[in-house]
Amino acid sequence: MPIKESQWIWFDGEFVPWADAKVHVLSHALHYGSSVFEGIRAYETPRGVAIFRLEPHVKRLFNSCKIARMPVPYTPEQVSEAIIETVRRNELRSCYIRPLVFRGYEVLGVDPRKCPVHTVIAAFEWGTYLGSEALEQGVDVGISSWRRMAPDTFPALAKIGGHYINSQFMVMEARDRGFTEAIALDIYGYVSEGSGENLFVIRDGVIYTPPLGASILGGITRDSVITIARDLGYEVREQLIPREMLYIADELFFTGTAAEVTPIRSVDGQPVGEGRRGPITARIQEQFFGITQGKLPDRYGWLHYV
Ligand code: PPE
Repeated sequence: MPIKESQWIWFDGEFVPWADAKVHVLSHALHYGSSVFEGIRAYETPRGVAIFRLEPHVKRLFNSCKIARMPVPYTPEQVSEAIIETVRRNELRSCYIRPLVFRGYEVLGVDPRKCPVHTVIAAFEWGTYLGSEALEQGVDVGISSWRRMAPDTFPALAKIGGHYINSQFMVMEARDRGFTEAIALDIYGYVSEGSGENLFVIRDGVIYTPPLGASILGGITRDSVITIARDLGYEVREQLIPREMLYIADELFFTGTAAEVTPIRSVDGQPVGEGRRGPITARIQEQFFGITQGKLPDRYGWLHYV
């Protein structure tokens, strides 16, 4: 998905022009994946631009840094304020915000702790993640031959740059096979998640999603959808999901900040339900986009107006 350049990037407390936001080639993160990031969306609403669930995103950023043992030289309040200011400064409306904390250049060697910690925040216009028709038509996915990380290898709950090597293998393989996205199993063979999305399965009116222990990222969209679905009266079960449940599901959809709520219309070439967006997915999308775009009341206090 191409980035539409904006003007300013917040870099260690100062705004620098987009083209000048540079790092040294010996930065630790470049060699060893030692970075932590977030993806946040802001939406245009009738009352102005609103950042969706700013607080939990900033909290997850700090939690990821804590797991990665990367002390952030700012408070969560300072980072939140910098995120808001980055959207304002760039005069953005609907946009994607990418805060990134990474280990810079000082020494070479695997132990990151001697390297300085840098913090950047970029914000830019970004379209629909899985293609412009995906939200209505749904996407075709394949089960990856790559597994998600075993729980004692990488900390899946932390959004660490290096983890996305696994995601890259997943999505490259999926696209080489003609799919839009992949779903990976965890090390035990249970359904985990997409390369950059959580997964929901609907069968006989019940909504299922893998638990945090299935090597997933604890998605904020996942949490939002669970809240919305329960409020709509659906039973939502966080439980282990065997692969074959995907083939007999009535509906499947992905959630993520970038992917939002994207229906899945086929898995491994098998149609999901009727092979198009299902009715429960559509109802959840209606609520999700209604709230994010300010067309429905912000009943959970999820919008932070810029
Ligand atoms: N799992 C993974 C592996 C993941 O990367 C994301 C977000 C999610 C689940 C959903 O989390 P949340 O956004 O909090 O609902 N992926 C981010 C990065 C995508 C990218 O290509 O870059 C995102 O959606 O912003």
